[in-house]
Amino acid sequence: DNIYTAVAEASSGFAKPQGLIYGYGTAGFRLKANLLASVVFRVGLLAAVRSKKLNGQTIGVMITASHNPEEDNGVKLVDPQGEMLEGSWEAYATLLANAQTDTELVEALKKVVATTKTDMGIKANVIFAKDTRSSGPSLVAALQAGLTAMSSEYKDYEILTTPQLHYLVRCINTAGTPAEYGAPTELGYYEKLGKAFRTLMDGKTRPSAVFVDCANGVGAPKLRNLRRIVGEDILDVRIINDDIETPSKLNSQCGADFVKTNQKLPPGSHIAPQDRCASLDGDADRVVYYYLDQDSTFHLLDGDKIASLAAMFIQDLVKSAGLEEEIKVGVVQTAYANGASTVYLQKVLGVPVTCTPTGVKHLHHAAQRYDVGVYFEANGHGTVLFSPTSLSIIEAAKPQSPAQHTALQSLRALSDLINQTVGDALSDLLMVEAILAHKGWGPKEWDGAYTDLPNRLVRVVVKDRHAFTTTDAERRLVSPAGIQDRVDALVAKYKGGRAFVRASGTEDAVRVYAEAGTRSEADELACKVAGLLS
Ligand code: NG1
Ligand code: ZN
Repeated sequence: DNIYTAVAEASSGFAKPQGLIYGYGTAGFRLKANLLASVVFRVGLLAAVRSKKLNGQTIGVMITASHNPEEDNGVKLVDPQGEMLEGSWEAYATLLANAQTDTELVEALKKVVATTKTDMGIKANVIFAKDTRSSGPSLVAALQAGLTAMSSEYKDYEILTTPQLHYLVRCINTAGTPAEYGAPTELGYYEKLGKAFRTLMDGKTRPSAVFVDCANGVGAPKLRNLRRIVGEDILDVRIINDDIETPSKLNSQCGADFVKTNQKLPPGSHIAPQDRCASLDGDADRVVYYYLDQDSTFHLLDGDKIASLAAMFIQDLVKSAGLEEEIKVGVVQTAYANGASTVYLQKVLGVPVTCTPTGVKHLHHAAQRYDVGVYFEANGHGTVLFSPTSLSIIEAAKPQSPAQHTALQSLRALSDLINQTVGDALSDLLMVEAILAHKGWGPKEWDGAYTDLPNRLVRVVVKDRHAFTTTDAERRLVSPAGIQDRVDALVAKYKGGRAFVRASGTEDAVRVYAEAGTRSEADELACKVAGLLS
């Protein structure tokens, strides 16, 4: 009961704004930073309860708004193995966030504790970090106040990328067990990736420079650290858009979301045809590649291209290692995956493809059902998961030839190089660099696997986006009644056409995606479908 008194007292310093309704969505809570203090305080309370419920295992809290503008911020919870918060707890986060008064908050907290049958006597352990946003420090203060009210132990890791925090949570919770994931420090993260990358690059000459746009965010200092630990003798990274001192520059006219949405270079890029370029987002969990061809035409190598490259390479390694009967590679995509990538994966590579609703937690869970599950959103967020069984098969395999030996060694190194907890731009970047080095490919050869179907994504503001509900992994509308039939009728008029409508989970809008045989047809189809909505 002392705890509840402490919570009520502390909460009075972080009053909930009147009239706002918060929701824990696919990206946690995310909105204008000046509306978030009460939410972050309460996330501190929930993190402590979650840790107690899980016997004092360490829970992570990340303060970031990823690719969104500098005025925004957000907060999300990380579960013990470095995964996203378990789905059923999202409702508790929402419940706490929306309690209006201190008394209502204590009631809500008691309800969560009772519903989850949490033993409040257990000591809670929480770690947290933030991105480079100027609102970060004051939100951290709110978080600390919540944790202190709950008498939780905590550790502040200060500025990190989102995937680094996920890594640390897993390291801490697996320390001293056979599943130990790595040293629970930022340096340990770089050393793990660096060692794996060096193994993969054994005998390869240093690839040409890769130009990395860091969105003027946390990726810049962290990529610099990574470059130092990996070693510039095998990794030539040229960092651009690394100004984290000017807040307004974050994600502005640069970064993965800008490049993917606008399908063009960040202004101010000075690159030559065939240079490999990549853009990270504001918390470095997304990466997309791109290049200019001889005519200076821009070509995007998005999450679908990365997934295809990874699936192709891993499938080849599994074959070379003589393990193709035991280890099956699969790919998970969302409805936003380019149709040409799906055809390539299924027909050319012969790998199974699953389609899930948008949101990393859905992709992650589906990928866990494969021996090796490659998952990427088209926007560049993704990773590759090796199941515990396939890891032990790879570990135990006895090579019968030098080729098998090398393939097994590469598979082991890849499983260390690729962040197993969540999509990680730095880890994905090293993976792509290593694969291209193995194949001796430039961006053009990589791009040659398949040709993207022309596509168009539009954002439509509607009166009530919650009226738009879907089925079939978001590919068909259930409500409002009648719209799906009209979408179908439009799509039927375009050869190779495809379109769908869904409500955004992160913005107050509905998104329309369309593909067709030509650029102008894709634009026209998207525009006509959008016209059905208002
Ligand atoms: P919403 O706003 O639900 O479309 C966006 C991205 C997702 C995912 C989330 C979380 C698109 C079309 N949607 O979701 O892929 O990354 O943000 O950040 O890119
Ligand atoms: Zn992000």
